[in-house]
Amino acid sequence: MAAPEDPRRRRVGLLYDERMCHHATPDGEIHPENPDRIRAIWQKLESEGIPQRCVVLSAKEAEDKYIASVHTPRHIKLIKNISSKKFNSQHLRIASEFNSIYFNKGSSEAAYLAVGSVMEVSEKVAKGDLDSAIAIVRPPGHHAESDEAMGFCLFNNVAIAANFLLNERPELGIRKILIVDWDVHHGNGTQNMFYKDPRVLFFSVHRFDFGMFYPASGDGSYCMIGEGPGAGYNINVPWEQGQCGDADYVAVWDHVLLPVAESYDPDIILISAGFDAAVDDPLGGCCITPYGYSLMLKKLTGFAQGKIVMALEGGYNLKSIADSVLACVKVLLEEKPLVGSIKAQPLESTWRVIQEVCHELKTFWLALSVELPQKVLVSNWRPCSVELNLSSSSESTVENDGGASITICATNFVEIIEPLSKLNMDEDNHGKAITLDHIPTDKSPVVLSEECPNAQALMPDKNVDGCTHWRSVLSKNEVWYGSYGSNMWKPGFLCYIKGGKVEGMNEPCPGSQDKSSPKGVIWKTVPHQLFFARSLTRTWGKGGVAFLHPESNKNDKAYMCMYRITLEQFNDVLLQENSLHQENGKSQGAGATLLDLSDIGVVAENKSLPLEALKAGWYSNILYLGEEDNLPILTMTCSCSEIDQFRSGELPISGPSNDYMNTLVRGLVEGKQITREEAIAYINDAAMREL
Ligand code: X5A
Ligand code: ZN
Repeated sequence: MAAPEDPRRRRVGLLYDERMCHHATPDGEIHPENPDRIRAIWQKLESEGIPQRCVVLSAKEAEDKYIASVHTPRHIKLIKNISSKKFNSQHLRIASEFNSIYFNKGSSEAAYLAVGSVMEVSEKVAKGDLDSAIAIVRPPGHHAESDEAMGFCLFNNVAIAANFLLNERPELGIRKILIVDWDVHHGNGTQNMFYKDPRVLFFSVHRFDFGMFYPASGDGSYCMIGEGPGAGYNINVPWEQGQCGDADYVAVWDHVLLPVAESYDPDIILISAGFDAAVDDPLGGCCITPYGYSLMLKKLTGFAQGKIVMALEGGYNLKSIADSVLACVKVLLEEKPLVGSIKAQPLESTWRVIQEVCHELKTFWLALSVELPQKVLVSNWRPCSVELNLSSSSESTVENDGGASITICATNFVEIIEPLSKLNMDEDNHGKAITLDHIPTDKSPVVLSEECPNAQALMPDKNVDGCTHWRSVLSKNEVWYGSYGSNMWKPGFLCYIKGGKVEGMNEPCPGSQDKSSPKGVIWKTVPHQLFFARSLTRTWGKGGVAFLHPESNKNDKAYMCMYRITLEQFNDVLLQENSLHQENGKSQGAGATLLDLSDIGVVAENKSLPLEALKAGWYSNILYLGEEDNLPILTMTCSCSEIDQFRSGELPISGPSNDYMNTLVRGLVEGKQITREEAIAYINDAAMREL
């Protein structure tokens, strides 16, 4: 019997057609843009069982009249005829007249199929028959100019599809299209086709290398912002060099693309999805990981009601492109949360490029007029861009997977946020005062504690040669730990920091390695359901303990007492919560690290982070509840799958014991949140409500 359709299940179109493999070099010479590219992608998806979960479509050839919306009759005629017999002997000669182009007898059909495929899926997504789609096509399209094939591209697939929606399908209501071109090369063809057209916002991020990188013209410069009514609707982010990776792209997304997309409010997003900026690509020299691509895509799903069409462009490492496409399809299928981490800081040149782009475009897009340096500093509490890939043993070794260059050390931090490298920090006064040192100054001393309480996160540990021991890193970062159970009672919570036990506890706690008191305490309410589950704990004896439903719901309200502590302390609280509560006694060795800085970026991104190392524990799921003073608010609760188990009775639900209840009431009353009566009613209500 078929399972009932999950209404949240996405309908994702997946288009692949073997006929597009017939386009190949005429004499079988090796070429990076070869049929194995799309075969490798398709095989990967098949081996992962992806097609069964998608709406699989095959290609249709595009009609000339649609292609004519961007290409000249002469160009259409040429591509139509390249594969006919009379042209056969001339393939090589014709191709040699173009820039980076080859033809064989399958080329013409493949070119028509590639266009038709992108049109087909775009129409279906625009209509709503599909939520999103990906077309695994070749030849690619974004270099193709109106009268010229170039850069392995014959017809401009994405541009034709965009024009088709705008001009031929007005009834579908697509009036504004955002084209995101993340191929490592500049999408010169697409840019030119919509240069004066505000209905298409063309955004391309690419290697530029000051005009030296293919297609090596000035077209990819950030100065190219569009013309006439299209002014402001062309955005180029030109990298100065290779080596760009996840952190650089995410920075551009956060500081340029997303603010603009928010304001532009497109009706659909077409992605010129080349994967030649992927790690290990032989042409690109950049290092986006599959996780990076999935983040970039995920960040776009919030726009255009999720109407996203991805069309393959470049990408020449078979494994990299297959893995990257797979990661993207999984995002479209919404199977996640995303799991991964960003392993570097943006390059120093990345901030410069972002600044140039914003400066160029800020009169068109208000959101780009925000002064960057401060934005960068403030947003840098997100250690997702601070590589300290600490493994879950307490080692300080730093892994560099992919070999793409990143050594995560002091020097990196310093060169990234240059102004900070000139600042000296008062180490005994974490983040309180940072003063200029030895700089002849007309400026007043800079105090960063308000604006950037996490400035210390950017400071390397001087003691350890380059790389930092995890405790010392975590100890320099603060978070708000939000408690909603017995930890709302401060003396109870302090046992997790200082060690020992208080009234009502059966067993003493070891405390955190760092026994210093919380730096602040504040209360808040959060839109999550409080409930009581499990039936016995070592600490509290018989009875259920508090959990927060991991999903938020605006109709719920739970009190939360937040303690400002270091990440190291949060880590140790997490350990104690999880091992002391386990009946099976399988406790984590004291002193283990469960978190690294990049996890905080991930949890901020996804709102929750199930920790594999704790999956046997009761509080294995970290929730991100927003920010306070630029610090993340984190709490811990059960996983979503445990919610189902509580509901089904597979795991026990039971109300709090008197001792436990008293502790919560004391927390709420002594924290001056509500009266004793109200507190009792609040707990009873939480204990009675259905999950
Ligand atoms: C689609 C694409 C690259 C052309 C490079 C020519 N083209 N050297 O990635
Ligand atoms: Zn490319």
